[in-house]
Amino acid sequence: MITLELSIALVRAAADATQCRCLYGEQCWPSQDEFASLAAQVSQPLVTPTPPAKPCYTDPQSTECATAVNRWIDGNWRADQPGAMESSNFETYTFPNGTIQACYLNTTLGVPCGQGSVSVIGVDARTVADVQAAISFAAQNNLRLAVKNTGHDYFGRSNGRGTFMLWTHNMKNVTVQPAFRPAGAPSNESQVYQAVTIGAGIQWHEAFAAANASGLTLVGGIGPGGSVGAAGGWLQGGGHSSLSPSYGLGVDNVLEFSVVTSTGAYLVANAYQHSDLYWALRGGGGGTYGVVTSATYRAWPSTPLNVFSFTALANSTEAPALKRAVVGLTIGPYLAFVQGLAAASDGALTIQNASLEVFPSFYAWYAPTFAGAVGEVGTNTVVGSWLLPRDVVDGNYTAVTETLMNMPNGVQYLMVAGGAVSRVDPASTGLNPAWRKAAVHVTLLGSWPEGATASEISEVQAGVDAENAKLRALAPDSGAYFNEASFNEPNFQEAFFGSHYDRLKAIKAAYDPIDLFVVHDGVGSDEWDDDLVCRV
Ligand SMILES: Cc1cc2nc3c(=O)[nH]c(=O)nc-3n(C[C@H](O)[C@H](O)[C@H](O)COP(=O)(O)OP(=O)(O)OC[C@H]3O[C@@H](n4cnc5c(N)ncnc54)[C@H](O)[C@@H]3O)c2cc1C
Ligand SMILES: *[C@@H]1O[C@H](CO)[C@@H](O)[C@H](O)[C@H]1NC(C)=O
Ligand SMILES: *[C@@H]1O[C@H](CO)[C@@H](O)[C@H](O)[C@H]1NC(C)=O
Ligand SMILES: *[C@@H]1O[C@H](CO)[C@@H](O)[C@H](O)[C@H]1NC(C)=O
Ligand SMILES: *[C@@H]1O[C@H](CO)[C@@H](O)[C@H](O)[C@H]1NC(C)=O
Ligand SMILES: *[C@@H]1O[C@H](CO)[C@@H](O)[C@H](O)[C@H]1NC(C)=O
Ligand SMILES: *[C@@H]1O[C@H](CO)[C@@H](O)[C@H](O)[C@H]1NC(C)=O
Ligand SMILES: *[C@@H]1O[C@H](CO)[C@@H](O)[C@H](O)[C@H]1NC(C)=O
Ligand SMILES: CC(=O)N[C@H]1CO[C@H](CO)[C@@H](O)[C@@H]1O
Repeated sequence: MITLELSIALVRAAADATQCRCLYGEQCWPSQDEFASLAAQVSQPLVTPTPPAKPCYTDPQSTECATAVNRWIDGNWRADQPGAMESSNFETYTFPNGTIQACYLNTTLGVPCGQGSVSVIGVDARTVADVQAAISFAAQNNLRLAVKNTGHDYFGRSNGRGTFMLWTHNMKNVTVQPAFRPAGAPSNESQVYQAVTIGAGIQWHEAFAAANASGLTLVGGIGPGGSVGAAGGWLQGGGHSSLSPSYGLGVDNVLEFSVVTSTGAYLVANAYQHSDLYWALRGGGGGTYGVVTSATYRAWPSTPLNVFSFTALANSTEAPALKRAVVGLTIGPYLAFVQGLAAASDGALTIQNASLEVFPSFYAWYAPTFAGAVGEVGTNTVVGSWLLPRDVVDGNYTAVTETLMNMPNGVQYLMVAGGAVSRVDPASTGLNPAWRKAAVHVTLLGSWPEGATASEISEVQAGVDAENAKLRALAPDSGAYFNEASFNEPNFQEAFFGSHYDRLKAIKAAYDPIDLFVVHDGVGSDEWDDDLVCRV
């Protein structure tokens, strides 16, 4: 009996080797000698990421623990650590039986500090050769690879239990290019661009500062500390900005990518060469086609920025006041709108505190407010969202308004679409075509305290998903933003990529034939199980 069971187990293990990735702790995991030989090939010592609260378990009196407590919600402190994610829930791992392995900041919960979903070992890449060595090691050893930049991802796509990490954070080159010509442009194409080339690890605060120093502005993410990555998941998933209605999304501003693929090839992708890969990297999602080692952005001359701030209080969900509020705010000329708003709303809207400030440049507005700020991170967070098309906001404002105003926890109504975003041909980039018709990206958030049980967390997620279903019902044919969406989005292929899914999947298969790059709800992830460990 025992012999028979053992042989069945061996047969299954042998079959799994071709179907499943190798994880830390399994027999197939590389030996110390093999890691030592990898270490000899790369420019930096290997990193062994640990959860950010770990020092508080090792020595609660240590300065490292005090720093963890003080900087817990500082996005740049988190991004500087290979083991920290920006939303702490992605540092944890939930076993099938519902037990959560975590390393909580709150040590009095009495839960021992565990590795959770934090990768166990990886390469601190500084050069293209480092990236190639890490990819080759992962491919040869059939490891599950996590490509991590800042760790902001809202699906935790940049780590994973038992994974090997390729950490791009320290690829910090920035080059301002007064007259950039994409590689391979034919000699009769004389157009040059003012551009900024950034390494994979550059974050928005660094990219904005470098551009400003040359009198330039980039379309980039706006958040506390500017800690979001400028060349990684933000860009490859779409990349929205307050400047997007004026200058387009991140993907509409990138001229060229340098990429290492899973075959180890180093490619330069732009409109003239590897244009299919260039198309896919513009919206087809991070962590899917290869590792981007640098990206070149078109830069815009700095011009004055008008910032109009006001609070509008509505005491009714009746039209016409709310049509004016929602439609006018979304698609109207703001200044003219606000001037006429209060009067035209028949008293249902009161405008307070309105002010207009003129800044000499985008950066003059951005830097004092955002550059040194903290927050929005270090919490357990899940998201829901939907892109609301302009024709729905305009034509069905009553349903839109009533839905939004009746969300129990409120919504973020992000006016990062429309304008220049809508003027781009939907077929010209891999991005979800729903973005091109959208007027607004509406997001919802759910959160829970450390120590919550798996079923309590599922309830929070279910609550967000139920609210999200109401947003989706307003425009079922629209879609959602790959980078800020529900972990459980039904039919993610359609919701995140629309009609571009099949072409993106074919391009992914061509550049990543061994399927090394697989992330939650990414293109091609439907070939893998929920843990992204075994093929289905
Ligand atoms: C506080 C906060 C503010 C945000 N603000 C904005 C905003 O203003 N606008 C907006 O559009 N989004 C915003 N986001 C969402 C953001 O776009 C996503 O979190 C995005 O995944 C971040 O990309 P990253 O590279 O910084 O993070 P990571 O989590 O490190 O990576 C995200 C994904 O990209 C992959 N990846 C990273 N680098 C590379 C690379 N070089 N090559 C290939 N794949 C790579 C990773 O494998 C992972 O799948 C925000 C998120 C947070 C938490
Ligand atoms: C749940 O599963 C984990 C991993 O197998 C195990 O360590 C833990 O003891 C289990 N917990 C319970 C309550 O069964
Ligand atoms: C830490 O956990 C303990 C035990 O559950 C709880 O009483 C306390 O309020 C928590 N502290 C914080 C800061 O959340
Ligand atoms: C960084 O830029 C310098 C000079 O422009 C270049 O020599 C170097 O190769 C670049 N490093 C990387 C990793 O791209
Ligand atoms: C350059 O030449 C190619 C083919 O010869 C042509 O398709 C393209 O339009 C030309 N570009 C310009 C700017 O003339
Ligand atoms: C932006 O650049 C200008 C010109 O170099 C400089 O005067 C200004 O101080 C910079 N802004 C910030 C906030 O650093
Ligand atoms: C509420 O709206 C009505 C018009 O619908 C208006 O007469 C009234 O003054 C408003 N009340 C407040 C407090 O704004
Ligand atoms: C407006 O939205 C509601 C709710 O989604 C829907 O039932 C209704 O059919 C829509 N009306 C129009 C004209 O699209
Ligand atoms: C942002 C801002 O200026 N808010 C002010 C609007 O006016 C009220 C008083 O009318 C102030 O209390 C706010 O600080």
